[in-house]
Amino acid sequence: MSALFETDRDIYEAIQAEIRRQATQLELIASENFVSRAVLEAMGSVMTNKYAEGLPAKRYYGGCEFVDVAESLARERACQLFGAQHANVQPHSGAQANMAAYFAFLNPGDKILGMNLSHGGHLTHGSPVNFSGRFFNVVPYGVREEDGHIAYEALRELAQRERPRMIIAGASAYPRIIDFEVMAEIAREVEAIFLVDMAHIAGLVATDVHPSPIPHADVVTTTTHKTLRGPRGGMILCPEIHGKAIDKTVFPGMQGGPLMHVIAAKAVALKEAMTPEFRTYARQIVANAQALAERLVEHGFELVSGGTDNHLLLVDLRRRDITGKDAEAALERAGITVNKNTVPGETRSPFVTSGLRIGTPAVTTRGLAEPEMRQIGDWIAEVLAAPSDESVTRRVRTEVAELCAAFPLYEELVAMA
Ligand code: DSN
Repeated sequence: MSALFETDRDIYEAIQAEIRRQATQLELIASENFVSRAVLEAMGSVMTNKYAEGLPAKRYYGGCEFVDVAESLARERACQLFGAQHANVQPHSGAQANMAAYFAFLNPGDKILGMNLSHGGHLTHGSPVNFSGRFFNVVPYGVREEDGHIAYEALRELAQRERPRMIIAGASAYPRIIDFEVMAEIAREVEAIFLVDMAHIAGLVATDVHPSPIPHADVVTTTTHKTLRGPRGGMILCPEIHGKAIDKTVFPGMQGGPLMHVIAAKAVALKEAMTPEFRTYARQIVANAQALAERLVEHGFELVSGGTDNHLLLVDLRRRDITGKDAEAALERAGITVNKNTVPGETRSPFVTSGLRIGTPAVTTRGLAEPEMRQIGDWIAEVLAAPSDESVTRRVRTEVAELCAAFPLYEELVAMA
């Protein structure tokens, strides 16, 4: 009998229901993934009990011998995997990684250039409702209207006019390769710090499926749970010269005790990401996104930038008679989980939107490949053509469940449910 079942039936049931949800639906949220049992095991370990402020061998508490092993391995593996000189694996999340990286280089009021949220940027890159928009003087850049690619030349002119202290590259809804080399060049021209937030593409960068920002950036932040397929958390990579400033800003600057169980799980995920299987996986993520993109285009959908080079695609629904919000809800009723998303030139609120963001990291982990992607494209088209037709929703939901059963997930956990 499970200890959790004995102690707290409510939480036990909620977890079992979540296992069933993950196992029986198609997870197409671009920022989500399914970790391995090894990562789960490390996260659910006694390392959660340990206070370990400081860094390996330089702690403010005794008894850190074994958590030091975990953190040292995580740091070494992060450096090895990404070819970085220095890694801090303590940020609790991507937002905290960004906060620490900003405060290592900036003072409140400094000017930063970040990608416009409605063009695919991220909240922490300068949204007015986020700490980044409140602490810093934000100048947004965006994508070209005609092709949805980052407007590098306009960015260069903007940087030369505004002379920011920092330029931030990275996005949460941008389907194309980001040219870090060009952005670094622009940053150097105006003597700005160049920060890359590679959270979405970290697994692709680790496997050379997307060009690496490491040779070009002053500092690189990431989450560990998206394409990298590790536990939920953050990480910062930088040249040795900035290592001390980054470490001091994470702790004591911003955080207290690091989450040692999560750091242990980060170490496991980083080890997994060094395997040939992970390389194959990363390539398949992109092949799957491209197969799905092609199918949706065949069905007449418009995609921002016309397609994808990475793990996600952004469907522009502006010429269709449905909002992002309603499309998300209709697909969810059919067992397909995606998220509504703003599109460049958005006129609707972020709660409604005119787009859908669709990503393939999680379904690829599950073993789905191009034929299944084409099938998913057909289902999305069918549901969005008749979003309130219950019979379509029901049929697609049944077919989705059959596909999921053919590609099982967390089988042993499901068996316990
Ligand atoms: N919420 C994440 C995403 O979905 O892209 C980014 O923080």
